[in-house]
Amino acid sequence: MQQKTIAYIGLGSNLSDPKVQVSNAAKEIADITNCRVIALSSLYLSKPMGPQDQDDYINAVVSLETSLSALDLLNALQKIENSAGRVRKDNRWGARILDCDILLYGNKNIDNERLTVPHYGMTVREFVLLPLAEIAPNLSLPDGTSISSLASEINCNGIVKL
Ligand code: ROI
Repeated sequence: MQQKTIAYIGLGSNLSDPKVQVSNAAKEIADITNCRVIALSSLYLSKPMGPQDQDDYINAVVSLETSLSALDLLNALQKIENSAGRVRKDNRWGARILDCDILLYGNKNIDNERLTVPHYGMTVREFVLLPLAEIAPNLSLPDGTSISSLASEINCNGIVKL
């Protein structure tokens, strides 16, 4: 049997009916071959990180168990982003239809040209830490840092749990 890994995926959208985008993405993740969704957080309404002349975001986190490698999981998530109509251009801090980011992949540290895990920004983003702590209150980063303690210390920036 293939080894199973628990992974956490951050979802975000602020274009084209963001609640629908995030809910559909969660359903599509449940349909990825060799993935079983464990939990989906509540949806959260968050202020944009980055330029403020864009709409608020809807964010959520999904946990899943998978026998896919991290790169195969990334490929499957990028297909979901692309089928939502996401255009890959140089807008790192701009509005987006759908982001599906691998936050954590088991206890692994991954650093290659396509993927950095743990996700580089997750420890300073309330829209990642709060939904993650909701579904995995006892989770830690590979270095042992507790997600719940990061979540309890972060500036919430007016985030609303829907
Ligand atoms: N801001 C919020 N609130 N939520 C996001 O998902 C998000 N994603 C992004 C940037 C542009 C950094 N800002 C965001 O990629």
